[in-house]
Amino acid sequence: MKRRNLLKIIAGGLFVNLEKIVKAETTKNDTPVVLSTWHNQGQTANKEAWKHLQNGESALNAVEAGARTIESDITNCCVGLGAYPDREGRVTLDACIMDDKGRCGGVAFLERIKHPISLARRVMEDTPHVLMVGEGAQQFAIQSGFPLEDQKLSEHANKAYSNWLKKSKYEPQINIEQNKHKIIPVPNKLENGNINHDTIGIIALDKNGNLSGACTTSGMAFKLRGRVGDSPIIGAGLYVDNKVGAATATGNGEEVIRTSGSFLVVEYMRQGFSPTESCKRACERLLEMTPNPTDKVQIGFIALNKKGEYGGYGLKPGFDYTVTTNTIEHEKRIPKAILD
Ligand code: SD4
Repeated sequence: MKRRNLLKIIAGGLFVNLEKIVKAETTKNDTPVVLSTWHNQGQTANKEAWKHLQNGESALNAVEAGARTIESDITNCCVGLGAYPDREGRVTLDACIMDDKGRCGGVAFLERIKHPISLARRVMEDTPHVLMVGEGAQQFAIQSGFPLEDQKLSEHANKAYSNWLKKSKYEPQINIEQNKHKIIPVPNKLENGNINHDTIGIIALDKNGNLSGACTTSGMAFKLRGRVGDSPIIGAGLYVDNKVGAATATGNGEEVIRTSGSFLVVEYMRQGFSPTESCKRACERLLEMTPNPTDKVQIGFIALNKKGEYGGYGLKPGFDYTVTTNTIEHEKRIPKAILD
């Protein structure tokens, strides 16, 4: 074969490969930027975070403030103390935060504390630890001046829980966890037809070009008591590398933990892939590990790089996120899905 023809074929192949690489969804130099998972709550979180970013505050302050607004919303099914409980009727919260210096903190299986994201920040800033759980995390919260809230379920959560008890015929049994077959599965959809998850993951790039992220949730509704998802786990539900980018996840935490999902997205960005392409590749890896995900499994990733480029990808259709910049006002984005 002539050298020229060979070059054509190589160039053609390269072209096809480059075509396959999904481009970032924004242009550079439109910073600050903030992204949140989902649009229904993401716009509220972004609005709050934006106030801080506009003032020139750090991305860290912005993501914490954004996450707190959703934690305060007592009507939210899936974040904060108003959210749906575990199968014993107790709301247990997971959260983590990571900043531009590689510092991080998380809390898991936390009860009766209104702002797990701020407690996660205290773990990061005031302790030598990264992750605190359960009673010890609650004790640390009280010592740090966080009020201990009532254990009462919100009205909507109480209603949903009572209905779930009836339908699932759930009767607590001793050592039920030891018998896999007796465990009633976590429902795929909530009473109102919404998918059983809605974590808020929020990542931002501030005016100084620094990245931070936060992630907060009540986890899957009617989960086994003691179950912890990906959201408080650095590298799974959230990861930030200030040289490269930030990523966060929503969906079935078990799958995200198994693939170190958010860390993986950031590592793809480190290799030079766009945020969108990095999220897509992480979804593909997930699919490699779970080739036939049941209809219960959905995952969404969002990512933001150091240049302010951003993107997202879902395992299945249905995932959306919110973006805010100087020129984009809390807009909804519907990313592609690999199982479209
Ligand atoms: C979890 N990842 O606990 C969380 C749930 C979630 O959207 O993201 N909901 O597994």
